[in-house]
Amino acid sequence: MTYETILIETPVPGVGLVRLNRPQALNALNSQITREVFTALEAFDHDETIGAMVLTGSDKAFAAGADIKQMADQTAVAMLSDDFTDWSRMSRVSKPIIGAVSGWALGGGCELAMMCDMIVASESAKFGQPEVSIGIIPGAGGTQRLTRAVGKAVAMEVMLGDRKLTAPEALAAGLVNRVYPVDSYLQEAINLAAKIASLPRVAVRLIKDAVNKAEELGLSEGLDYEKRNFYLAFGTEDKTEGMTAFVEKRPPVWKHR
Ligand code: CO8
Repeated sequence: MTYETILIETPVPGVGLVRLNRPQALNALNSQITREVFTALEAFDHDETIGAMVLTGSDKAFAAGADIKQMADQTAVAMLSDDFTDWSRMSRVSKPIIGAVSGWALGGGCELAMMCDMIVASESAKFGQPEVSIGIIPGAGGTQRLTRAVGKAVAMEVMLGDRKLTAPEALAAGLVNRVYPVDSYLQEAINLAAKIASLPRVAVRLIKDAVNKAEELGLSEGLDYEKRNFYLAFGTEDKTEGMTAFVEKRPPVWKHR
């Protein structure tokens, strides 16, 4: 598969890297780039040699939002027909995705970062949802995911008060996991992904699935859901290997099944 708006690589064994690559538009998200991102993430998801992914942009911009030039002439019916903000393909990726975010993460860019399972940010990262300034509202999860991540008061200010969260603010608010200098954030994200890729993959998948359900289900339904995934883990060869290795005081050798 060849891509025009993204770059893909495997920087270390087990890790798939997807890099947004429209530098002339600060990685603004048009239909092509989002389609290519989802296709690349799905390809890594189906690749047995890959255990985790990193999604990044450039040091200057993760993504400055949906492509305003593409949206400018769109009608409601055209947007609906294209289902411009249907990002459910990304939600179905079963392996963990680490967002490595530097510079601008605005509008759809902030929403794309929030669809990752964890975010490693550079000190220059700035998160915002400025859609109201062009007469629209967030459309790929901003009103929901940002509010869940940082709480109603801060989310309202980001969306209505043009507040951009700096990396330390995003860290304090629980939006990002780690903040590193611009020189090292991407490598740190790759290191984190490599660490996850070295873990037993069925258990990793079951954990990602259950944690994501916590955002949607009530507590007792969520606990039931977790219990089913917990029992399912007992059907894996890696459960036998992990517990045997512990008892025998040796490192486990994972088969990822
Ligand atoms: N869309 C299209 N082009 C863009 C975008 C964008 N969102 N952002 C930047 N660009 C382009 C500029 O037009 C410019 O191109 P050109 O040189 O051809 O004029 C180039 O990128 C560089 O940009 P600037 O010269 O403006 O760079 P600055 O460093 O001066 O400013 C900013 C950087 C502050 C990021 C500024 O570019 C900006 O404000 N951009 C728009 C930010 C914005 O409003 N984002 C929200 C967009 S709406 C949205 O995301 C809705 C989400 C809906 C769901 C998602 C579906 C995909």
